[in-house]
Amino acid sequence: MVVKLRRPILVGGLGLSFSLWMLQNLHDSMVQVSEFGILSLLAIGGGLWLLKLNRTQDSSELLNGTPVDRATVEGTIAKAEAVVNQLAQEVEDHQALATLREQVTQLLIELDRQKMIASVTGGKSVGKTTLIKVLEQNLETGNFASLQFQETSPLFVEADETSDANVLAKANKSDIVLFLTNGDLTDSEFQTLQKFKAANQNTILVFNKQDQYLPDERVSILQSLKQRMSSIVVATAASPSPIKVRKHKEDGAVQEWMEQLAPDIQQLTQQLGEMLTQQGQQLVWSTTMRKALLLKAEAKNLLNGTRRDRAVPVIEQYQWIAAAAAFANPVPALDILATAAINAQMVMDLGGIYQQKFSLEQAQTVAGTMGSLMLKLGLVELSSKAIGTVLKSNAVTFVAGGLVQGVSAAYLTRIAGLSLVEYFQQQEIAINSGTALNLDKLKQTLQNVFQQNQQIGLLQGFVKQGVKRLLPEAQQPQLMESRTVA
Ligand SMILES: Nc1nc2c(ncn2[C@@H]2O[C@H](COP(=O)(O)OP(=O)(O)OP(=O)(O)O)[C@@H](O)[C@H]2O)c(=O)[nH]1
Ligand SMILES: [Mg+2]
Repeated sequence: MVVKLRRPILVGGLGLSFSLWMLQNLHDSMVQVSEFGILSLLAIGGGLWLLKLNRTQDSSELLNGTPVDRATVEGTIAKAEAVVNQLAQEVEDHQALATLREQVTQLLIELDRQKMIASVTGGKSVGKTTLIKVLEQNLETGNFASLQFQETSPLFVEADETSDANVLAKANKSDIVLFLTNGDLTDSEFQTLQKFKAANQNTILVFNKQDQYLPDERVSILQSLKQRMSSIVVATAASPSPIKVRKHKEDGAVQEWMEQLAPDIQQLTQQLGEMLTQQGQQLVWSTTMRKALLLKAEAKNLLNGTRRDRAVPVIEQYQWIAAAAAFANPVPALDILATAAINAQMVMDLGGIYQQKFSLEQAQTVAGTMGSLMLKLGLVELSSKAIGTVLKSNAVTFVAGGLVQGVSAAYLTRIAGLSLVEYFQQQEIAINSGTALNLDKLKQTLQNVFQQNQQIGLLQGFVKQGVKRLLPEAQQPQLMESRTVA
């Protein structure tokens, strides 16, 4: 718990004076518009750089479109199991452990699963039930004996998107998805198909009820579907409407009757047949892979949750240490913030919680790196100005010397701590995984966390807490009273 203070560091100007000027001038109205974060103001004032965060998703594990082999799936199951074991080690009696372990066992069994499942999905009344019925009548023999169809509830019917998300999640646990549409794709249909693709789900896009179109229309719709989607596209008529048949007799009379046509699902059965013979085993492995990744993510989430519960009190402890030091020490704000706020010991403690062991020397480097990043990004300058503004807007007529510094140091410690937590959370779960920091990622995380914590409401709450900590009791009533007025 060493609080290190160094000599002033020169701050590179970021040209944010205009933003800050706006901040000063708008602070009265800002108090009312709590949803309007300081950041939005900064953006207006030329701080747009802060918003240009390219969120690179870690997609390396999605295996988009690549076939998976058994070894890869087994490797992924092993990784999921390792995360579960780590959770067991850190929280012996975690209530989810039994279920997670059971799921790991299930996945290993699933690798050799013979029965395959196809989900039949799409919007309301597109013909899911009808198609399944026809398919089942046609597919009782041969290859298809191993294939089972399950209908999902219709997509796109309710306003709330959670039900669609549930349908998608369930469909992704099957080996094949038959996605039905009755014509050109709507936007939501297109989005959903993209999601299946992103999840590496084997999908056949089925243009059903093609009998409702004229022959040349059918061709052009099918063509346009094929152009938009890289997946397999087939046209079907699971239950064509009856057509009127007219017969001219020799005596000149005309006879008319309605004739029921046979279902047309030939393109689909052919595609399904090819898929099953060519990639049967593959399909099962892909599904198992998706499930293993889900399980791993779930276990990692639980692990991160428990770790975070332990990390936050640690951050709070260091944030008040930093606050007290900065409050008591009459050095320039920027200097003290950059040096005292990010304590190497905090880096070590947090690293310990996340199984990223640092030596003191490494932790000092991390702390120093974060400090200079925060300076370079202008976070130090922005925070102290913003905190000063909040203090004034609370009508604290007497701002005790060092108060802004103290609260700012606490605030920056918090940002640094939460950023580290966020950063560690994104790392692969492994014991003693390397301590080499990915600077770009750390920088991005700092910006994200700073952004999340810059909401006026949050900042005000924090300032209040800081003042309570730093000011002697006698001076506090004044603040509390004036706050009720404001
Ligand atoms: N013309 C025509 N009608 C069809 C075709 N396939 C299904 N239908 C009709 O479309 C209607 C809806 O069919 P369902 O199979 O119930 O559709 P669904 O997708 O299961 O409907 P929900 O489960 O309610 O979302 C029924 O009246 C079917 O007869 C087709 O290829 N052509
Ligand atoms: Mg149905």
